[in-house]
Amino acid sequence: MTNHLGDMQFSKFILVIGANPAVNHPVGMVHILRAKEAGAHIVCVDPHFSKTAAKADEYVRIRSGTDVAFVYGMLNHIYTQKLYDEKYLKERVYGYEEIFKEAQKYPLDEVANITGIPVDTIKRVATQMAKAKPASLIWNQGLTQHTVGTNNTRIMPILQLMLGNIGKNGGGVNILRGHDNVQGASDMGNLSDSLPGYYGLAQGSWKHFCAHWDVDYEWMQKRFASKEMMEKTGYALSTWRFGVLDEENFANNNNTPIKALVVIGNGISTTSLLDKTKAALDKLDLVVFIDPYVNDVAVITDRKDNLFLLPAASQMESSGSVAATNRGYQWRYQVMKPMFECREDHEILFDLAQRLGFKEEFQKSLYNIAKKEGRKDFIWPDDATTEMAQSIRSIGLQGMSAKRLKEHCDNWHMFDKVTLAGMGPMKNQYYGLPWPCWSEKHPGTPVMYNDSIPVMQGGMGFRVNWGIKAPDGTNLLSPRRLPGSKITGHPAITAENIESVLGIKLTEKEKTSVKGTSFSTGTTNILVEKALQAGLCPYGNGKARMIVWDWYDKIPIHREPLHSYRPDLTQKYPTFPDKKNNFRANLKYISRQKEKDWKQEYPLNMLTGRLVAHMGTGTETRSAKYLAEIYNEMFVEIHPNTALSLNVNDGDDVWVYGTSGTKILVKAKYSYRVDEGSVFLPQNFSGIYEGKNLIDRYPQGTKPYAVGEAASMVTSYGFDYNTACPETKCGLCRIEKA
Ligand SMILES: Nc1nc2c(c(=O)[nH]1)N[C@H]1C(S)=C(S)[C@@H](COP(=O)(O)OP(=O)(O)OC[C@H]3O[C@@H](n4cnc5c(=O)[nH]c(N)nc54)[C@H](O)[C@@H]3O)O[C@H]1N2
Ligand SMILES: Nc1nc2c(c(=O)[nH]1)N[C@H]1C(S)=C(S)[C@@H](COP(=O)(O)OP(=O)(O)OC[C@H]3O[C@@H](n4cnc5c(=O)[nH]c(N)nc54)[C@H](O)[C@@H]3O)O[C@H]1N2
Ligand SMILES: [Mo]
Repeated sequence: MTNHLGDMQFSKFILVIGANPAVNHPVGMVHILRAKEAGAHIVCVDPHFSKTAAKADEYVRIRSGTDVAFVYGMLNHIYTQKLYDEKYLKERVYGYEEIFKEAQKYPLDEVANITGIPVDTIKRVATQMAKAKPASLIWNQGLTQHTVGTNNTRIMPILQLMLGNIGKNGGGVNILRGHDNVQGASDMGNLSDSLPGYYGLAQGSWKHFCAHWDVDYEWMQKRFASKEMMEKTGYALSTWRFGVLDEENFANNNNTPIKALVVIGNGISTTSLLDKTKAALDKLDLVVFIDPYVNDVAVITDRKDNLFLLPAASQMESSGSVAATNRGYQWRYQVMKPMFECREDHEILFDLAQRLGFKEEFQKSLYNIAKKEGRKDFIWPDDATTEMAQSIRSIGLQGMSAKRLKEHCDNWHMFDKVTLAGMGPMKNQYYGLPWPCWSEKHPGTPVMYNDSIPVMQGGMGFRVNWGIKAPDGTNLLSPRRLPGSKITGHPAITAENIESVLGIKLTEKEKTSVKGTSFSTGTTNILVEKALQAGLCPYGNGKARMIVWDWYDKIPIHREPLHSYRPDLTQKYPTFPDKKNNFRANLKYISRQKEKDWKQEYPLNMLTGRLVAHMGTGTETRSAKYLAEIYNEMFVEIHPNTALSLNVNDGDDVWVYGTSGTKILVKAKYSYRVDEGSVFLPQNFSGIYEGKNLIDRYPQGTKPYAVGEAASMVTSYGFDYNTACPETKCGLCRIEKA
């Protein structure tokens, strides 16, 4: 998220595309409604008439999986009408000419054919958005859970750059994150392709963290089968099943099948191909769930042995920093001590590290921090916060500390709820120190990429992350200067270039302490402090790039979903080639799309999304009596005309068949929120498996108040080409009366 929730109150136009904040971010929605009251025009683009759509000024129904084509339609119009921000593009963006060229391949009647959106609507939305200054853009899972998820999430910032809306109050791309602290989870590196702080997995990154953790790099390397495996992207939540079940895949994992699974804080029943998850769980040697509740899939598996449920403490019983959707961190105090035998997650992990033989290394940096402050024992979670702030310099967490975050929490009333600006004792700080927060004196960055304010007020250009020249020789540095600095575009600050870029001399002592490091590595903050003194952003001042020259799709293009509702378009807009070793799995794309005429057998487009009363799997909320009461049964929304053609009445039991040959038994719910070709399934149920109620498998006293079939049982095969995120937002299905 480049901006923040309150900032949307400065927007004149808000495009909500692939998100339903009225249901999923009700607090965020308040800011959107306030913006509307102040005169902002709200447009919601969604294949499902959502509760957000109901509050918008205009609802635009789109065929799911066609957002790239829709935006190219808008860009086509923006280009021909010269509605783009030319000065902004010239100064701050690389590759926009290519995008305009591509947009010519999407004439508006073609876009209308692909998306189902009338030409006039495309023109109107494009014109309104381009003329509103500033306009904000919001998306979430409606865009990411597609084979083209990455293309979707690239085309949206491209649109905002074309309109000059990035780096402005009331503008930006505002991705509303999912779980409480999901931003923190990704900042901390709960990703199989990166160490914490998005450092990646290369040797230099490992060495950086080994230095911070005070462990030998060689020791660390010995934890892995080889250096190659140490630097190799791991399995993803969506691909690990193939590593258990599919021999062809073992080669991607050093010729070893996965033998054990530890699940900590994840539902996993919500990942598509639930039948594969079950089969994999049944086959593993060992399965462990660390969870305050009985994890949903613990009752789905048929295994009888070596299945362990370790009771984790809930968030009320633990404390620490959590990151919000706007990159701001908050301190959470413990409300009560853990009840009964449950324990906080970190304690369980410390014990696990002990049994695995590396507890000393695991905790070493915490003891080092305690020692520096003259203490014998470390303090949890304060010292862990210090460790994280000191090591994660890539995104600028070093200005953060447990002390500062606690002060923010204790002085909540001292921050403006709209701008996040502090007052009184909190003056010159933004609530939660949204990253980057480069030093203890830095206020945090509520709006990213704003190069019209000084760096010490949260100013910055675009990050220089891909060299200072594009392969075609174009200079990628910005011609603009941050106020208060003497220098225009410059590379990221390193020990090697700091003297020439800043025009300063380091002392010999300083030189020794920063040798071989950059703004994001090493253990001192000298390079960063010097850059800040010179008024510069440590990560450089460059141009945004619209071309990713080393990716398969160098610029985003429309590709039909794997299981397309418009098979007639798959010839012209085919999906990707099959991809081997994608998060260690050999994933099918074109071979699956071409496997058969899917639509003949499965004629309906399947949409999935959320219910306001339930969260994720619903494990927690279906165990809450009153929430379970609100939605106590799994259903499928179906258009009455479609239902009648299938002889299905409102409230009938129906079987929904998925393209993997799986099925679920649910109630039909007549609805005009879907069009005649689509059905909608909520994703928040579990506990019934292909018609079989599993409630008796729950240990005594843990039965949820509501169970239902999981949508992930019938969502189609398909994964984002770059991230392996399952394609749950479009797929095909067939419905029959039960
Ligand atoms: N009450 C509640 N709140 C939640 C959650 C919950 O389970 N319950 N989950 C949390 C989590 S983990 C997350 S990630 C967020 C998710 O937040 P959202 O992304 O807002 O959630 P969804 O309802 O899955 O999908 C949003 C919308 O995308 C639409 N959509 C589907 N396909 C397409 C498409 O191809 N194009 C477009 N333009 N739109 C499409 C859907 O119809 C839906 O209205 O919510 C969080 N908040
Ligand atoms: N069809 C379809 N499928 C989807 C989606 C969709 O839109 N459509 N959305 C996808 C998305 S974005 C998401 S995020 C997933 C849902 O995400 P999931 O992770 O599958 O769902 P949750 O129910 O939130 O699961 C979290 C688990 O963590 C446990 N837990 C809660 N607090 C703690 C704690 O402090 N410690 C520990 N150890 N455990 C804790 C909960 O009891 C629960 O079992 O669904 C995905 N699947
Ligand atoms: Mo999520």
